[in-house]
Amino acid sequence: MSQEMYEKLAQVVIVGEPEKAAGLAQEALDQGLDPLDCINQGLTKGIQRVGELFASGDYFLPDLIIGAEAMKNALAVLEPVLTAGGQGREVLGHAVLGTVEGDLHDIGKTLVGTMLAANGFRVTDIGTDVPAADFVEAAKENGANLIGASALLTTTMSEQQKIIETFEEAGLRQKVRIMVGGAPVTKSWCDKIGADGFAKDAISAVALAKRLVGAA
Ligand code: B1M
Repeated sequence: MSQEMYEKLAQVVIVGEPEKAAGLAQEALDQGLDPLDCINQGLTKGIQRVGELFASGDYFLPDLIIGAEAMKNALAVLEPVLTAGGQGREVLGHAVLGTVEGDLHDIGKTLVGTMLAANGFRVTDIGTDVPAADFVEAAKENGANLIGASALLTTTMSEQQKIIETFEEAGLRQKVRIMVGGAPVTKSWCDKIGADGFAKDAISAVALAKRLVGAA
């Protein structure tokens, strides 16, 4: 039963049916399914398949856009249910989260933010295509102790290094922990640029964030 629903959620993204996605996500919740399972076992598998079809030349940019729209419509229903779990909890830390300059991918970054919020972090999401200097400004304005930089393109990963350098130049590197993530990001890249940690998905991002702020 649940497997069938996960498959439907994946298909709504692969086939590209944004108008059906929210209703289907609500149906999944009404069936009592865990929203995180719906994301990980349904929607994410769907968007990964879309990425594969794009890479193989079977799908084109409009297919990528419409698949992402379907995923976002379903997430708009599922994410508030996840975040609700974090309300009223002790605040573990304040995270500033963004996608690096030149990069418009926001689904994974937003999911990481949702999971952090659901697990006791205050999250300031500064959006996509964010210049390094804006991460520093947002950290200052919000008194953040954790910075999260997401990059989905091999061509934008270097911006994560620039963010670290910009914090160093501002004399704030010791005041914040910096975590990096995104599909092309690896542990060795994280070590190379001197980030404090790397997470491969939203669940491990929560464990990492807790460790970095000394809450685990
Ligand atoms: Co684009 N795209 N895209 N895209 N896109 C990829 C990344 C790509 C791998 C597709 C492919 O070719 N197979 C490829 C990159 C190749 C490369 O760099 N080597 C690619 C390309 C080429 C492009 C364009 C250049 C295409 C073009 O214009 N010709 C263009 C670039 C635009 C730009 O950014 N300047 C482009 C555009 C787009 C859309 C706008 C159409 C759309 C994004 C819509 C949106 O985000 N609002 C899109 C999409 C949807 C994808 C794929 C298919 C899916 C990305 C996604 O949302 N995944 C992607 C293929 C893929 O990744 N398999 C692809 C689901 C999401 C839940 O996973 O984002 O990986 P992810 O996040 C995960 C983890 O990575 C991790 O946790 C998340 C949750 O588990 N994580 C973190 C992420 N950030 C983290 C931060 C952390 C910790 C963990 O700490 C701070």
